[in-house]
Amino acid sequence: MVDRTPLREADPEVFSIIQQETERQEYGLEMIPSENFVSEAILEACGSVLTNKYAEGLPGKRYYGGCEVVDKVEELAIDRAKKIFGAEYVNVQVHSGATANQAVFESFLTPGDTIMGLKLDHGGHLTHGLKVNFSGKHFNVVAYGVDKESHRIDYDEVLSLAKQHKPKLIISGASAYSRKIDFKKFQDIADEVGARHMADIAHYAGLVATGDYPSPLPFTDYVTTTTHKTLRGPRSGMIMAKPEYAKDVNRSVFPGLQGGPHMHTIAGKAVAFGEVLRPRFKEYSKKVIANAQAFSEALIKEGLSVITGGTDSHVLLVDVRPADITGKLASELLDQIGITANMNTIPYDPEPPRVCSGVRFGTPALTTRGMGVAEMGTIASFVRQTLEARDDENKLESLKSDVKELSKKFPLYSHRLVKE
Ligand code: DSN
Repeated sequence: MVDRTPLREADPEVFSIIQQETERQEYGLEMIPSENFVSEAILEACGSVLTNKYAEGLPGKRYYGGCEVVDKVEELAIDRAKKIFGAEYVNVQVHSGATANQAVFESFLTPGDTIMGLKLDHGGHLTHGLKVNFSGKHFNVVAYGVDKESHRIDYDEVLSLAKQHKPKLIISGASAYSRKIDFKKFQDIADEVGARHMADIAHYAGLVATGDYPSPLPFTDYVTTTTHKTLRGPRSGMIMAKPEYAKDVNRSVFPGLQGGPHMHTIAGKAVAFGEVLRPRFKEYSKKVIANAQAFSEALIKEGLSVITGGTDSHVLLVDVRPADITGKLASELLDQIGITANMNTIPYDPEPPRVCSGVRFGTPALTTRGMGVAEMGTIASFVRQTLEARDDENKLESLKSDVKELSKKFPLYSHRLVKE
């Protein structure tokens, strides 16, 4: 429990907002699959004096003086990332996953070129070709989907579209796809049609690091990721690629898209990668998947339907129509009792995206705070009861206190809360 802090003294308003968010994270159940909780060590690195330093350029080749110390932390982050993923080339300067993808595009595509990516409403990502995103605005997008029955990626369709449209880039990876992606197959298709392949592993990176999810390295042209999802680092991005693309990707990041890298965040990434390299992270990764599978089975027992019938990863997509409710209302009710998930389209969704029929859940954050298979069963029951209690405010209130009680058994950042 904290009492006096420099921030509390200097700016009580901001301090209070951060306290409110700390409480929300402490006393709620965080089930957004792209979120996680970083360690105190990472928070310390990200809040360090490294935020003060400009370091445009690369280690040893900077445009500013005084970079000899921050060079060391960037080199450390790069070396650790190479070791984790078996990568030959890494850029740790990109500020986010979206910028990582944009940097790859900018490194060899020109506006009007054809690219292929998974449809957003089938589990893809904004930067994989959505019309209102830079990827959809500047490029000719040919989107592939999942099979209507199995809801799995239809590799035959990918190949046939690739042969027909001759894209320059094929993107694999997803933000709401729970099953294993065959990255090798994507690379083979790209090679067959003379395209390059970019695997966006933002969601799966932590599981790829431990070998619990297929790795696209070393055979994939470009691999991009965020560092804050299953990888459990600070909010940021990273690019890996075949060494022959290194120069163009580096130039695309700086000076192409960014100025000074955020050295405090790079320090946080180095710390996170150090954590990933320790044996405990392997246990964590296995638990994340075991929890997602247990949660999926428990939800099915509670009468809900899970797209593809389960998951191979940290994420699951639930079709809430058996509970006679929309994804929008379901996620709002869950939010009301302290379970944070997000509404999500399901493949071939009959509802429009702002209403949709699905809710996307994930287990990385709850696993970090120590929850296991038993808690997944309890939470699945909370979910079913919440959807049933949609018109019963008293029941919803009681579920909210059940959520708080469960959360309290798994302390997270409680030492950061002010004394009452
Ligand atoms: N917005 C992220 C997610 O929630 O999956 C992807 O970048």
